[in-house]
Amino acid sequence: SADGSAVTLLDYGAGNVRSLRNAIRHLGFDIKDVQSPEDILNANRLIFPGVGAFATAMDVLNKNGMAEALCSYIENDRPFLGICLGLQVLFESSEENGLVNGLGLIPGVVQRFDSSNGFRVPHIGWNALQIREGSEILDDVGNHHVYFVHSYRAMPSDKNKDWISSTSNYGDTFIASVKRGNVHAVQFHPEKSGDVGLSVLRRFLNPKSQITKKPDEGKASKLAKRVIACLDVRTNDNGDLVVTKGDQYDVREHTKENEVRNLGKPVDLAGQYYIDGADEVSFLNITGFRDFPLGDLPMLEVLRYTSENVFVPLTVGGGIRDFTDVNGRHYSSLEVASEYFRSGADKISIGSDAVYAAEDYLRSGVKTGKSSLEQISRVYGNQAVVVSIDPRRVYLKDPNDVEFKATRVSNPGPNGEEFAWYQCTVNGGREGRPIGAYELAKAVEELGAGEILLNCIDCDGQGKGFDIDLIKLITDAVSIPVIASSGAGAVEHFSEVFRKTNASAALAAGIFHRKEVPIQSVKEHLFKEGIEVRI
Ligand code: 1PR
Repeated sequence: SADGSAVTLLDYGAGNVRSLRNAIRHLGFDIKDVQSPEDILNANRLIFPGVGAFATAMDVLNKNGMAEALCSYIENDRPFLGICLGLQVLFESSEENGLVNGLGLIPGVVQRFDSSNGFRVPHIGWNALQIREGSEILDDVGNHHVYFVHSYRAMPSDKNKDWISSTSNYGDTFIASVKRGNVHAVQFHPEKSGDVGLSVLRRFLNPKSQITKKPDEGKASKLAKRVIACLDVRTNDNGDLVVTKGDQYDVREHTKENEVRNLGKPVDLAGQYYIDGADEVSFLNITGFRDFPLGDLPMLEVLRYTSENVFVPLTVGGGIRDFTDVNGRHYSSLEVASEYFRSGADKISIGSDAVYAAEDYLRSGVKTGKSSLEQISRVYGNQAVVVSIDPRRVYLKDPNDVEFKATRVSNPGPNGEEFAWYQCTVNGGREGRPIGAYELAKAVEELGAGEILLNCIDCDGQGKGFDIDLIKLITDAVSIPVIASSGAGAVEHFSEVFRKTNASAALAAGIFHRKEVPIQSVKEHLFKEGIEVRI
């Protein structure tokens, strides 16, 4: 590595650390993993990425004597970089799992964002920093956005103000990074913040390196609306994993061969969208409901290769539920999700299984804790769990004709209907279920979902715009972020959905795969329209 010494990484195996490893390697450094407390004390330069729950992290650190080693390493002013939870554990304690003690190096208690002031929790996305003098590793960030994904944060106070090197605003002003001598920690994810984030890592890894400043200072001021590129993936009839795209969820060409639409190779396309400025990349394994994902190794390979060069958040969905394979071996949904996280996913998305979990919960009124949604969000934190809804519009003459929440529609139905409800489906739209998108969204929020991916079968692939009525119905129903999806066909569709609804992000597939509109053009349009976006 550049200065001969490897970087020591304290990875306690709680989430996607693969991307951080890839970022460190991308910057030309080798990695030495901590196996024992001595490895911490002997480290030249130590990075501690914290992912998952505070209590889990402290359990692991206390159990094997690492907490003590970490404290003395930091108290000796040795080069240290904590990331996300790796910042939070430096404080006295956190309220995340009841009151749990941290390392107690910085005064203050880590507390949950207050969603009562209209700010959706978790805080997911690209926000601006207010950087203080002498922050060093943040010297190239300027007014560029960096990526946050957390529900808890440390607050500035007189007792910890000397530690603070930057803050960020989300409802209130929270601590975005701390620094004292060689000891640094950041609440955001530098390994997921594109080039700006890589510059933070590079300055920590090699303080003497001369860095070409980013061409402009950036224009970030608050949490940006996210533009997400979505790749529907499945095997084609020759067994190759291809990026495909449905037309109202029908992915087959209307040719004699009726073959699966093939829009390119997943890893190449994802890499291209990262370069084009996508704020996140989502893979949807659309035949996951029948093929066993862990047997379906190519999907894990796609994630491993993609995470080598894509330094923005990766979400993967499709087939995340309990499985029993052909040999009768049972795999819990937690095992399936863990394999995806280990392969480089930052978030997983659950479709069909979340519908069943919501139906059970609405029927019994009891949270069993056994659903995939509850298990995965308990272990990895709800900010790592997205629920993907596949609703189809059902027009109504009278909203009281059904027991589900209906809404007035902007465009009347074929027989002049002025209302509709949105029926949830499973198995890629193949089967309608007795539950509405409104009821599902509220139920999964209570069961621990951190975000909603809101598709619309009617609009999928039509290129005529998002279903604004549906998106308003759902964004007004929950206080977690909602990703609008299905129907994008022009840059105006993106500004329309952000102007008319409280969607936190807009996801599109066909418009990008068909090379009709580059991602950069969408962002320039949003910027011109005065909508906060990461340029
Ligand atoms: O049920 O947990 O196995 O998850 C299956 C996942 O795969 C779900 O997220 C479901 O939405 C998705 N899925 C299943 N079948 C299809 C299909 O198209 N036959 N994709 C499918 C649904 C999603 C994307 C995107 C927008 C953008 N389409 O294409 O969300 O529709 O499309 P556009 O911008 O081109 O209009 P599980």
